[in-house]
Amino acid sequence: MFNVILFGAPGSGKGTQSEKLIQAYQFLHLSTGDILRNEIANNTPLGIEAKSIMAEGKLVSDNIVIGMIKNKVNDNLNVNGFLFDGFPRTIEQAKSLDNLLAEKNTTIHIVICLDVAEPELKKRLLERGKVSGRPDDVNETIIAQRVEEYHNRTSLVANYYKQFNKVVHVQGEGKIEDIYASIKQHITRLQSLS
Ligand code: B4P
Repeated sequence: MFNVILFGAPGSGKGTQSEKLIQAYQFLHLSTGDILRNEIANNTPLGIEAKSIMAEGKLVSDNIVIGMIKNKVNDNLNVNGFLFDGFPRTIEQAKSLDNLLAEKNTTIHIVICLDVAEPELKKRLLERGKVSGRPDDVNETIIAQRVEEYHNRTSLVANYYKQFNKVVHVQGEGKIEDIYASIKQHITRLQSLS
């Protein structure tokens, strides 16, 4: 099993690049954002709880998100590998993920950070808001809140994985195909070593 975390600020292109990577490598794609939006669309108790938190640009509680990921991992132990997109977003989530994977005798092999400057992030999210209908994309105050949550809580997750030498940085601005090619180079290099 080869497991990847695609990491970056809101709007850095995690979802965009994940779509390409799952086709190329047959990873199981676990996007906590997608799972949460699905819960909201189905009006489940979890979705009802998450809806207002997400609409405010805040992070959903660790317990909820960790529980969701545990279920998905436990249900899919025969896959080639997992592509974690938008998870972990806090140190607590990262530690829980490490423990969960260790129980399954596997680990995170690489954390790919998509580096995108703040003005570009804000521009992309506002653009996406025009077509996505996502309540967290439509106004600048909420987008600023999401970026702040990223700086205060999520960016620490990259430092956590740096101590295990698992982090690589990829320039996340430019052509989608060029960014994808850089990501693939990192994965291929690491897979050839293991
Ligand atoms: P997510 O669904 O994870 O989404 P995201 O961070 O907003 O976007 P992403 O980085 O995937 O960007 P995309 O490719 O779409 O999170 C949403 C919310 O869910 C969070 O705020 C939080 O409330 C909650 N949540 C999720 N996971 C959680 C967790 N683990 N813990 C707690 N809460 C959690 O790209 C954005 C736009 O840019 C697109 O329109 C795309 O077309 C464009 N784009 C992409 N690459 C580009 C490029 N190279 N050039 C130009 N445009 C580009």
